[in-house]
Amino acid sequence: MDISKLSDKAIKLIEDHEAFLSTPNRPVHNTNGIYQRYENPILTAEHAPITWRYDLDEKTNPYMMERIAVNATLNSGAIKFNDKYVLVVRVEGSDRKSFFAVAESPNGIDNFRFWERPITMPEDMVPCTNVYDMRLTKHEDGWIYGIFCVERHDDNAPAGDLSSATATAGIARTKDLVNWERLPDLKTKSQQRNVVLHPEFVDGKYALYTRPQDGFIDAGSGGGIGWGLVDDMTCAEVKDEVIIDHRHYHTIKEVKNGEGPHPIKTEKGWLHLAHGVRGCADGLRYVLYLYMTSLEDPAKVVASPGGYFMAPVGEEMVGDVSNVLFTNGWIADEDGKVFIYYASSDTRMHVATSTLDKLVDYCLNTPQDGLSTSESVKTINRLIDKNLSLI
Ligand code: M1P
Repeated sequence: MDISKLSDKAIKLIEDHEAFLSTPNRPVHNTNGIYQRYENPILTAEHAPITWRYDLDEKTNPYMMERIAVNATLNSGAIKFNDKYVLVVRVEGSDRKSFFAVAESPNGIDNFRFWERPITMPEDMVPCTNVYDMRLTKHEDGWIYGIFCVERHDDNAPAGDLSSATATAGIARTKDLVNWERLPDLKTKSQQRNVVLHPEFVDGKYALYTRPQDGFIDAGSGGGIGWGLVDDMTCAEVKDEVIIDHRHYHTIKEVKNGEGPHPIKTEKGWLHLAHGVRGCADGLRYVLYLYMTSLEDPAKVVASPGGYFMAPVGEEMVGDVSNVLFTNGWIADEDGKVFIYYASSDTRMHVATSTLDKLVDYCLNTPQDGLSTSESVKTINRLIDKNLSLI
């Protein structure tokens, strides 16, 4: 990019932004031994390219003011692509519309830069108002699929109700993350969000994690994370859906849950990352949790550690929708290092790192939720007994 012909104000803007993008990210002191958080968010609204936000022509923008504002960078799908750590980011404008844009980093923890332009996602037969929260799956059929939430106004809402909406799973596929082929939206019995494609065929079919919900916000009678098989992604329909990871009273996933990115295959089973939601006086609290399913039957839960894996801390607690951690992307390197990409409070993106061995150990050795106070105390006492016998 030759910026020499631009005005001094525009050149300063670009140079300051470049310095900001180059800020190194350092690990912070970690106490639980399970994962490593980092000092800075990896993507914020300020990371959006200057060329998306400013008219760099001093004749038409003499004060060099921002013309198009970005509000947030959040819930991002992730994939290792051409040896780079690549996110398909949900970028939300100040007009509340989200769109997808690719950002890449050489090391997965800093120096994330957006590609030149946002993704131009083709429309489905029925155009929508908003798209967000893409899950990326490099499927064994050779395509990279993106499944995302498609939001439309609910035309059955009473006249004057301009808030009611419907949620459907949009599907698109690509080979290069630039050109996307839009496939028809998923057909299911209920509304859907947090739909994720399993990376392998199961019994010769495509397999989807689902999240049936009664309304746009309420999971309601949808009992948790579901599973359904699909013959053909070019006309995908889930006819039979079973719940594989149930919600429970007085747990971290009492109100809602949803699959994060697609699970990672390990020797001991499929490793899953998900979000759980509970209610409190302050509204909803979103945390992250892990579980595992069987290699022979990816719909059969084999490990269900109790409680949350990650919850918002510090700055993560506050944002557009406070008290929220949400994830729909992670990358496992060949050496077993895992990069967990998560958004805090619907505002910014972060990374935490761990290893497959640690995450599997966490799943297999963290006690399950006993679903009552007395069971929790018994569980702690068993650990104390064991430790006292060693001392
Ligand atoms: O605001 C928190 C999250 O709310 C929704 O989550 P869920 O799908 O579980 O209902 C989504 O709108 C998500 O994008 C958002 O981060």
